[in-house]
Formats: sequence, C-alpha cells, structure tokens
Amino acid sequence: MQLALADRLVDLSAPLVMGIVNVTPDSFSDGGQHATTARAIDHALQLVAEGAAMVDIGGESTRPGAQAVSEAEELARVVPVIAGIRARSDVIISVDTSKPAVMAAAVAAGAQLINDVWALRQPGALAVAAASGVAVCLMHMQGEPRTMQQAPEYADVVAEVATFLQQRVEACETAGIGRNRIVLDPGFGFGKNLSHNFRLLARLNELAGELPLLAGMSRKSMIGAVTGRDLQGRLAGSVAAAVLAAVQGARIIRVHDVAATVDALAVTMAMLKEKQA
Ligand code: PT1
Repeated sequence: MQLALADRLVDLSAPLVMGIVNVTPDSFSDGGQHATTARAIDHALQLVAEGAAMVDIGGESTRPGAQAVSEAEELARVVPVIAGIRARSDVIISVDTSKPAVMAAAVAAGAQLINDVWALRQPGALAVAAASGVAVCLMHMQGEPRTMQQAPEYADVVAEVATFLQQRVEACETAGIGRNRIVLDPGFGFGKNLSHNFRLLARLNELAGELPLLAGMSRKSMIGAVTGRDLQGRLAGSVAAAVLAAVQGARIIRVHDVAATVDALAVTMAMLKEKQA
C-alpha cells in the first residue's frame, strides 16, 4: 500500500509512526512566540531522531472542550514551525488544521499532508486541499470538539463511521483529490464513548480497505478510563493500543511517545510477517 504525497510515494506496507507536535504557548515560561516556535522545532527533530516518519504540527487543540483559536494565531503558531522543520529535515510534515488559509500557508511552508479532524467539511477546505496537491487525512467526528463528548450516540458506530468516511472520499474525488492521496481515520475520542472507541478498535480491520488507516489513541481518555492513569501515566496503555491498531491493519499511528511505539511496532511486524508467510 502506498500514499501519494505531492512530491513522492510513501510505502505503507509497514505502519509508520506519526509524532505529535503541539504548538501552543507554554504556560510555565514566558518566552513569547519565538521561544514557542524554537521549542516545537526541537521537539519535532527529537521525534524524528526517535524514529518518527512523519510529524503532525498542530496550533489548535481539538481535544474535548478545547477553545477555538483565531486564524491569525494559528498561522503564527504553525507556519514558522513547519518552515523550521523543513529547513532541517526531510521528514514528512503533516499539518493538523481545519482552516483553509492555514492549510494553504502550511503547504507553502513545506507540509505534505493535511490532517483535518473536520474531514475537509469547513467552507473552502476541499478546494484548497485539492489545489495544493498534497495528501489528506479524513477523520470521523460526531459533533464538534467543544461539545462532542456530551452524549455521543450511534445505532452502529462502525457502520456509521464507515459510511461517513466513504462519503468524504467521494467528496474528495469530486473535488479532484485522487484516492491515492487519501488516508482515513475513525477519530478515536471524537464524539465517542468508551464502548464506541473500543468497538472501533476491535473492528478496525473492517474499516481497513484499499485506503490506508490512521489511528490516534495516544494518551486519550479511552486509555485513562481502562488503566485508571492520568495523562502522564498512559504510556503503556497507549503503546498497547498502537500495537492493537497495527494488528488490525492501521498504517499510520499518531503518538506522543515515538521511541516506545517504534519498538513495539517492530515486534508487532516481526510477528505479522511470519503469520502472512
Ligand atoms: C486523531 C487526532 C488528531 N486526535 C487525527 N488527528 C487529536 N487524524 C488531534 C481524549 O479523549 O485521533 N486523528 N488530531 C487529539 N484529540 C483528542 C481527542 C485528544 C480526544 C484527547 C481526547 O482524551
């Protein structure tokens, strides 16, 4: 399985690790925008050294209850970080955004994947993504980040996620984004309760068809709920979730803890290789 970026094909026959880089002002230091930018670039390069094939750069939190960030603020956060990483590394750069103007500026600065939790449903996003020539990740979300965890409800969560993603693939194709440029994501924690999340994980193989799947469960509340751990204590649970996703066919695993996940996936793939042989 391959994914077409604007400038090359990426081999996804084995799952790749996407390292998470949050570009949000540090509440503990007061160094301003320059310090925030420098810290995020250093963090991204650290994740590359740990084995991340991709880094996902985000300037607006989409976790449950998060506040929106203005377009100007998001641009000021992510564009210098993407340009700084691009100047120092040829790692695949993903931009985690839903705003068309941020997508366009991020691609101009060197991003090769648009990771949109709204699956390009914001006005203008499909057109900008199509014109950019980069790859896109389409994620399922029920509701919107501020309120999505209030009462998530499905008759059949797997079927509804699959249908939504198929519809977004069709919208992309109509807009001129070829299937070879599309990654799909069930959106763990985005308008889903604990049972919905683990049902999606258990049946991830049913969503894994011709298009590559991305799974993002790192440190999320679904891990906290079953381990009883706070954010800092979720490494082992997150690594287990990454392994389970890879066994079910996920091709991109989005994580905070890159080094541990890379090792766990090496062990996973060594086993899967013999299963197929
Ligand atoms: C994700 C993802 C993302 N998650 C993609 N992009 C976040 N493609 C940001 C919780 O339950 O899964 N896929 N971008 C982070 N969002 C959340 C959601 C963080 C839920 C935490 C939770 O704790």
